[in-house]
Amino acid sequence: MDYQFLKSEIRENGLGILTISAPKSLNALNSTIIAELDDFCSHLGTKKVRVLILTGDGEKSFVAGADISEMATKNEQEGLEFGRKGAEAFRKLEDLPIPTIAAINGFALGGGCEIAMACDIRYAATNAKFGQPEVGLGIIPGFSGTYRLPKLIGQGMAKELIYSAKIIRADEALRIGLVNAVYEQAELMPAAIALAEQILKNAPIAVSLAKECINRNYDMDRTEGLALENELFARCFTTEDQKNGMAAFLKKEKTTFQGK
Ligand code: CO8
Repeated sequence: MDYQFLKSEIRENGLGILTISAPKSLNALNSTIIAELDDFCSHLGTKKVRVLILTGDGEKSFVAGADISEMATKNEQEGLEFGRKGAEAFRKLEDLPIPTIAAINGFALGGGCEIAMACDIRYAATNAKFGQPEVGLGIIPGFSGTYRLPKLIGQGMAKELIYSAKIIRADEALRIGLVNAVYEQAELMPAAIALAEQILKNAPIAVSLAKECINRNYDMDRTEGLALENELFARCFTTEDQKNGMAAFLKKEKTTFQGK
């Protein structure tokens, strides 16, 4: 599928960079972008791409929300469909078996904040702004924000942001744990790439299993969660990476993991 609004780059070392590009609307998410994102996540070769960075085009906006001009005339049934398709695409992004880093280069409002939350790690530029402004438009967050935001920053803080529709700066987003780190705009992508490269040095299957454990633990109680960790921990011992990694350590050598 050729994409109208997504640009992707795949580097030799396994780093993928996906850019949402709809500059006229500050990269707002219309149904075509949602369909393209869904397709991208469904077909991403995660043997070739082992870490994905998601960003927005330009230096002003990451994603300024769902496309308001498209939503303005929707009825209940159409709202249901639009919300479902967005939530499904974001879930595919969240479930990718590789680490994902959102490089938030500007506005991350509404659906923009929600897509960032579907990524594993969030780095922001100093000019980034965050919020769930939906109630100011007569709707609620509809791309899984009421689910992910309280899990990430706690119920009280999430309710304050969602009820008030207030927009916060990157330093406040850092303080409340919505983002992991803040960088000057020019330093944002280099910092995201440096983190990706650090992750790429590690055993790919182990990284993927660690992600699976953390994500699936979301919906589990302690007994189930610890049993899952035990099962996936044991699975690591079926990999060549575990054998090579530990043998290299004992010989005081470095190893290059093969992802086998
Ligand atoms: N949708 C459509 N167009 C947008 C959007 C958007 N979300 N955001 C910006 N644009 C457009 C503007 O209309 C403008 O277009 P034009 O040049 O044709 O007039 C262009 O982008 C540039 O924007 P501004 O002139 O407004 O730029 P400013 O620098 O003055 O302001 C802001 C930037 C603060 C980001 C401002 O554009 C803004 O407030 N945008 C809307 C932010 C917002 O409310 N986002 C949340 C949308 S709702 C949502 O995301 C719900 C998700 C769940 C959906 C579930 C469906 C059921």
